[in-house]
Amino acid sequence: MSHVKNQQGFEIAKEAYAAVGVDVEAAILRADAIPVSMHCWQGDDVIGFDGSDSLSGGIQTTGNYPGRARTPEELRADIDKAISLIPGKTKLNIHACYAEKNGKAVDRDAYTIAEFENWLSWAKTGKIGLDFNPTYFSHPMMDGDFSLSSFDETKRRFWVEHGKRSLEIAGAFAAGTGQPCTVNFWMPDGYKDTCADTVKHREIMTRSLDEIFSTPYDKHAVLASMESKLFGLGVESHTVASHEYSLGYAISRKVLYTLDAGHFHPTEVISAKISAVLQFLDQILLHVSRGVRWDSDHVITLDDELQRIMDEIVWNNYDKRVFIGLDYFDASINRIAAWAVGMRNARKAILNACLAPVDAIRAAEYSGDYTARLARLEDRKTLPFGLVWAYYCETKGIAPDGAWLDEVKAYERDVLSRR
Ligand code: RNT
Ligand code: ZN
Repeated sequence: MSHVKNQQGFEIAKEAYAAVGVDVEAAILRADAIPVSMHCWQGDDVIGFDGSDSLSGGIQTTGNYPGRARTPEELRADIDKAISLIPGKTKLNIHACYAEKNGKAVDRDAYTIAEFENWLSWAKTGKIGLDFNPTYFSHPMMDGDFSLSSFDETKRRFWVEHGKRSLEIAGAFAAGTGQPCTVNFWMPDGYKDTCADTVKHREIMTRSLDEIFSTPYDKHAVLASMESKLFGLGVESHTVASHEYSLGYAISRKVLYTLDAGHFHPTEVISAKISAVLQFLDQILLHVSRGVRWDSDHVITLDDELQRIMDEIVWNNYDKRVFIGLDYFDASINRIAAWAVGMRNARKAILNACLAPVDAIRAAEYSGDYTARLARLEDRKTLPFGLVWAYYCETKGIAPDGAWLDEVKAYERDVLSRR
């Protein structure tokens, strides 16, 4: 005798999906196991705990919604709340600026796992994997917007050391959690206005990165990745680690490449790039984001592009080759809801991708029947996905759509509004 409230709906959905050749139970199992890394920085507007109170590097949060996490304890409590509303295999993505120095005079060039022990023990308790990022912004050793490609040798060396420490910390995360740890290298380096020498900074950047990656590290456990970008605020005219630069570096040095959904010209989509770069790279990392007119890092919605990204991963069996991380920061709404909406949307799109009758759609394509391909792609959109999602949430003990927000509101009343 089943006590699942959504059982009846689920049975109806199972039939509808079986009619198009899809095994719903297998789809749920697969979708549940694909890791999605939640970015810790949505919780405090990318400020961190290692001394800065504002954001630099050409990225920006806007909004002043009350309740921002001000301490590591508050941030972890908020993350716990968010994770309780998110089904599926979740990891946590941490930036180096979330170090806990505990009064010690230690800077980013000398961080060790000691500054991240609390994060690691939190992860171990929850059996959650961790990802990591060196923080090349919001710091007095930045040379304007330059870090690894700075002409100032003292500053450049400081940031090289920071990169090395980041690989070491990621190694400790991987060992401690038993899960691989991606390390995303994003450097804002570049010029606001037209520059006369586009070469020198790139040569210095290459030298710095090569120095960092000459550090011995376990390449199976620590997955270093290069994130490219078109431009940043105040860095509009020249970006050192541009797309061609970062992809070229990744391919030639055998590290991963990060595709951020907000980092391209607004008419370009990263879903179209995944299978292209995977012809030449073993693995890539995604920063799933939503740019509105620019790299505005809005909360991801369940839109066509999110679905296409997950379709690409699932339909091409890239489950183990594409690491999915979210990257957005909205300070104008409840930050826990921002996490929950985005993470639930990522999982919904993954589940929906697993539920698609891809074999039939592709069969139409392979046989040249583009009419049937279009028809099947469109018919797929009205399959009873919502019934499967409701069943999935319920059986995982996660609040369904329509109920999770009440939990956020209660937390806002009891916790956030007292900050
Ligand atoms: C910036 C990059 C980068 C950051 C985070 C905080 O444009 O997307 O990934 O958003 O590292
Ligand atoms: Zn990013």
